[in-house]
Amino acid sequence: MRELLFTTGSPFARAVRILLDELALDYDRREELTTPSVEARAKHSPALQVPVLWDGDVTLWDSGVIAEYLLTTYRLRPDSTLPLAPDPYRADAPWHDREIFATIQTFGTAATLISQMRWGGVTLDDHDHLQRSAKRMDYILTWLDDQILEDDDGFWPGTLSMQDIFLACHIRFVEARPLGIEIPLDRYPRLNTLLARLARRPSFLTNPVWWWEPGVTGYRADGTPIFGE
Ligand SMILES: N[C@@H](CCC(=O)N[C@@H](CS)C(=O)NCC(=O)O)C(=O)O
Repeated sequence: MRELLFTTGSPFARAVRILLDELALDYDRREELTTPSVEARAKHSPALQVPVLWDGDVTLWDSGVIAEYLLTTYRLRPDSTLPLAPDPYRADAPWHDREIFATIQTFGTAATLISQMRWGGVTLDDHDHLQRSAKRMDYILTWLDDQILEDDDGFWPGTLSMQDIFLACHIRFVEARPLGIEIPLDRYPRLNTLLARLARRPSFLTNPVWWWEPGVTGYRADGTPIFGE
């Protein structure tokens, strides 16, 4: 039995859901709209975070660990014009690819920190560390744009890599929340092209990112948020 615990808006969990679909792996969705109490979450992970994956006897948390596990455990790659990468990291660039992935996850952590604080009433203008986190995001995107070597490629040329998937999920998360952060994608032309391409991919379309702010209690089938029902 395979199960995934996730919150609807989590960009980390969205990336794992997309990866599961790319690998054509079925799973039971344990979906929560908002984060439950510490005690409830601690039953599943000491990190108190989602996603958490159960796969037979294996229990894993942390989206990066889950992604590595899925890509290395399940070797079959369904047919696609742009196939899923065979591994998490290229054999001839293992440290570079790990660096890219870690930096993408740092971007996601900065974004979710700003988001969590925003709903606690603290905005970018209120806090130096949040402003620093927003600047970190800009520096990271500038650096990541330079790591893609060809205009129409991703981080692993000729494939869809986990690096591509996670970065797209983190950027779309920022775009879909009223955080006071605009991402000027035209300043990162290769990332912009990559994201536009991924937005048309079936796994991204079946796992959409939706607008969320406090008070949203559900969604209509087309993604329109439902407030306070
Ligand atoms: N490093 C973790 C980060 C996951 C994360 O930040 N999850 C958020 C949702 S986007 C969460 O569960 N937040 C609740 C909390 O931090 O208590 C991962 O990659 O899985």
